[in-house]
Amino acid sequence: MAEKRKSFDPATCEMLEQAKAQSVTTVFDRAETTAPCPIGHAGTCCRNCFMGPCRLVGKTTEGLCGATRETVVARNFIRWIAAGAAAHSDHGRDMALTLLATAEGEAPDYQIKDERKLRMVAAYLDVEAEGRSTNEIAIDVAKAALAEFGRQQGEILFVRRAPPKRQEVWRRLGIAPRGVDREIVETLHRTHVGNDQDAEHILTHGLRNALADGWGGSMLSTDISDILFGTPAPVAARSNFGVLEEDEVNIVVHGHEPTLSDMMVVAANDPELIDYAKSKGAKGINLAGMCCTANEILMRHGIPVVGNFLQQELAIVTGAVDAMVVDIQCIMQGLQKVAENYHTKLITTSPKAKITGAIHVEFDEHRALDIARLIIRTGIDNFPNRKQVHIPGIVDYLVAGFSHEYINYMQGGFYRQSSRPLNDNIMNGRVRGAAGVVGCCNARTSHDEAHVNIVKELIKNDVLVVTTGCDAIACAKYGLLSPEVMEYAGPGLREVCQTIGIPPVLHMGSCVDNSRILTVLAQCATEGGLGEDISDLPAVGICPEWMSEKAISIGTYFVASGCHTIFGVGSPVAGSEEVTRMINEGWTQMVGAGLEFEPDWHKIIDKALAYIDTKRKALKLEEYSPTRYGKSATYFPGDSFSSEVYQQGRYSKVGL
Ligand code: SF4
Ligand code: MSK
Repeated sequence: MAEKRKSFDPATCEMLEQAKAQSVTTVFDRAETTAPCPIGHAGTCCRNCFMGPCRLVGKTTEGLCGATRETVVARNFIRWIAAGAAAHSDHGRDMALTLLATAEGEAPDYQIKDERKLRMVAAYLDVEAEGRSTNEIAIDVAKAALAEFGRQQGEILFVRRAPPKRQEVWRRLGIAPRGVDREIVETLHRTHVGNDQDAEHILTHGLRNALADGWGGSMLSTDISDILFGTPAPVAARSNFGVLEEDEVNIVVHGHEPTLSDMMVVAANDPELIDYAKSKGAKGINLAGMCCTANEILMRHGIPVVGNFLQQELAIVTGAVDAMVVDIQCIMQGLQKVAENYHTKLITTSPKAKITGAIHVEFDEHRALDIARLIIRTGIDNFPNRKQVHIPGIVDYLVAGFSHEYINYMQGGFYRQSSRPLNDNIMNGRVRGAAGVVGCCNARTSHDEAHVNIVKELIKNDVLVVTTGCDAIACAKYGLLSPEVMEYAGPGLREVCQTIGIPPVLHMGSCVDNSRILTVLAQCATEGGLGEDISDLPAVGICPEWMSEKAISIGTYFVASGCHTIFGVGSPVAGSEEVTRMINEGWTQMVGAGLEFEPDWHKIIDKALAYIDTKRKALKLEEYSPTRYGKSATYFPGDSFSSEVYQQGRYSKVGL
């Protein structure tokens, strides 16, 4: 029972018991033995020079250099933005380099899978497409994308994808971003000792840096991934530990980039390798995903998802993972130590990410399929070394693959696609509003609990939810991405979703794909009837269980784009009331949306619904009525989504 408080997910709880029985330590145990540093947690520890670190607590209100709490908290905050933006954008740069190598014939295992998208992106990047071959266009698109990362002056070309009113806001405030590399460098420069020391001024650059991520590095990454690997369309799949197979070679891909994992899908279906697996006593090869690499190959191929961030070590504890193959981001160093207790081979593949003790097979897009085959063969060779296996019999079913292109397509077909039906139904109150619920899991809170309850309550209250990253995986594990979830949705939302043919919770991809949400918001704002800017929309961003620097960058670019955003867990700026005010009320005045931190997920729901209703009122829309189209839920505290009740209900599917 004690384990249940650590996670809302019964399968995770089962694996925690298993880890305990085998004396294996995981992040859940370390969360109990290692308390967060209260000074760093509140953002008031400065270590930007070696006169410090200066810990601004109690009566200490200034660092040695005289830096105030406001300055230190603001500097720390925008350094998080810079690191998050760097992670997304470096990922995006690799996608552009892969596209270039593909188009130049140097990466023969890849192809351009979505030529229509290539032409669309070419138009945004001012690349001439008329009368040119696909490869000629792709070479210029890749080069233009690479130039956008390093753009030194002016503004990135994708700024023009935002609603015109939003572009005006950015230009008026001087935060229309230049290239993401430049904005990141400037953040690091500004926050060096003895440089920018006005908290508001520091934070304003944070907005610009985050915009360079959302509308620059991340959006380019998503676009180029779609060009190379295909733009997602709905696909059915399975999730949770039960997707691991007792009698097959299980290979789990984990991290973020689709380049290697997409090739692993090809290699895992190679008849020669399947025969090789059989020769070792396995029935076949089972490729499955973890975290956002999972989301990438789930969205495009329906590859099953083992779990989200906090489940990575526990996947190895099943004893059934023959190889875990990791690329970049959100990969715990603790994996290797856990793997040493089992037969699992941990294989790092990125030139940017090695883990001491793990096998390193460096990925090179020029020989992609050969490397994928080699890795799969390593997993197969390891299959006979398995010892005791314990796989929880818990699987849930889901539908993923909702790119913004597909959402548009569902609302009018090939020739009449738009967001008109959605806008109309928000206007008439069938749909109360929309929420982007995204982001990580955090071992300081009960795993998945906030994700699942927030999403469920929002749809009960007729709010359409789009989701990405680890929130999407949490939703998948509780059936919230399955067609049956319609029974939880309020009647207005249900009616609209059934008519359009979409579920009320739409999985839009990995964390870099939050840029797809920006596109949806921009379309709703320009379609008509819901104002003229993203900040007019009855829409909120929510990041219930955040932990990564990327999450902070994402939240800040949502806000800078006009979408009010609420984070759970706790506040990294709690050490300064002034900075807390600046990023919420202050940014609301500047950019029409604020960023707030609210650890209580019940209150996040209240705040999100209240915000949506305020925006409806400002637009002079019909007042939302929960009984107008049937009987929608009105949220009241205590009506939480209980994992025990859920287990008795949906989880009765186990074994099907
Ligand atoms: Fe201390 Fe100032 Fe150095 Fe920060 S920059 S560590 S506040 S002296
Ligand atoms: S994997 S950044 S824990 S969403 Fe994208 Fe999950 Fe957050 Fe990593």
